[in-house]
Amino acid sequence: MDLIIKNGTIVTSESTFKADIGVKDEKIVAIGFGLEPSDQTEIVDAEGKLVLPGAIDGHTHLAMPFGGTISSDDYFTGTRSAACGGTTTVFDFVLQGQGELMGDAINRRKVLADPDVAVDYSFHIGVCDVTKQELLDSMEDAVDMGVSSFKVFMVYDFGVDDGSFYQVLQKSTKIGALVGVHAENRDVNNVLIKQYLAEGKTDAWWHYMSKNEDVEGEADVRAINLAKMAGASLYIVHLACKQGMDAVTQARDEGFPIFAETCPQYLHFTSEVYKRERARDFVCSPPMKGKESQDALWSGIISGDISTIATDHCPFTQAEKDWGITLKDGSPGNFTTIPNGCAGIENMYPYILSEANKGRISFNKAVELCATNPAKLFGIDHLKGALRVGLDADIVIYDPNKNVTVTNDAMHGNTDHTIWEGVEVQGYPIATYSRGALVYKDGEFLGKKGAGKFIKCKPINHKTPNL
Ligand code: DUC
Ligand code: ZN
Ligand code: ZN
Repeated sequence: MDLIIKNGTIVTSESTFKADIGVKDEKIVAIGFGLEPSDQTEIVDAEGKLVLPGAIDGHTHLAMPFGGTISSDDYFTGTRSAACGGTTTVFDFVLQGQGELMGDAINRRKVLADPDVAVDYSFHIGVCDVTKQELLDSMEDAVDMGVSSFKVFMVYDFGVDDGSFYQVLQKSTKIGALVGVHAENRDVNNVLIKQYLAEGKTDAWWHYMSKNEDVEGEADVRAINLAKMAGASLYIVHLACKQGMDAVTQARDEGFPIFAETCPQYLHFTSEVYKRERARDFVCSPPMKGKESQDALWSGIISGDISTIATDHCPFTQAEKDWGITLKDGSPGNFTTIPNGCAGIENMYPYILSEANKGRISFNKAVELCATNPAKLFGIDHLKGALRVGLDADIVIYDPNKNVTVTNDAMHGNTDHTIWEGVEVQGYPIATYSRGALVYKDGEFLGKKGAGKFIKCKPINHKTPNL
């Protein structure tokens, strides 16, 4: 064996038990006691620590063009930051260009990612154009290439209309794909933007107001109805409102394969952040909502109606966020000219595990939400998402007694601020292994650029709300 992690408490989504873990050739090869080391075996003592599967961040935007700029974490700095927060796989978004075949879109981004990634990765495709049959049909090529999940935007100028959304859903049922959706009502959003700007309401608070609870909730309900009409499964990404949560719960109670992801920022912050001095730094879509929505999301976690947690990591520098005040050409900006997104890739697992440590949820639930369920939903559970013999040795050692106050300075990404600044977490990952290689220890990144690899997803066929 190459590595034995001894004396730790193993936490899976199902159970918690003391055992040692043996690793050889990037895989977990043994779990139990009395594992036999060879002369070459490295022994790590995890007494008093938890041993967890590496997290899977099912939603990131690395090097993503948005709002006239590009998100500040590339595939190296983003995955470096992930590793240092205990995340060992990221699902990034490939945004399909107009007229671009899905396979071409994947290859275009693989060229960027492959030399840079420090942990393993895969893709979802953000579908922007299915106006021609060959574009729609090329979804099948993507599944053959190992990308079996797609995302449709109901908002933004690059988003699709309901007809295209419906066609993508229909197609997904035939090819073994999962359709995700960014649900916000574009038309109402645009009307509200116009009205607020005409009234001189230009600051970040009005970003929230123009994408308020109803604007998201209506789209959540419509997306669920479209999925039901198409007989398809649906994955609502970054769910942030009570109306949406209620609709997901109801659909799942009726037996429909509807799944929801939420993000740590919606669980910890509310729309109050848009009253802060640099509120523009927290402009993301959907925006953080009111306390009632936050409570509903936590209830959804407890009830099992939220299936996954992911970050929607999409950082921009403060200078880029400042364009919301003054555009690059010196003219005045407003809340619509602020690039959308917040950092979080390094904070997801520490935050959720901290909530577990404080007793709000179990550690098993934290593992289920951040590792096991994303692996099952996106078709990589034959490789990742759990601690089991035969799976990749993506392992996190977690010290429940190490308390950390988050500062951007101590993070390993490429931005100059974070919404998580000053947040205190109880417990912290102290080591991360990516396929058996130590990539992070005690605050320091030890991995390598390009050491991560592309993970092929299996075709996906969720018929019931089984996760
Ligand atoms: N929302 C964001 O906040 N950033 C990137 C894309 C998105 O939908
Ligand atoms: Zn989105
Ligand atoms: Zn996103």
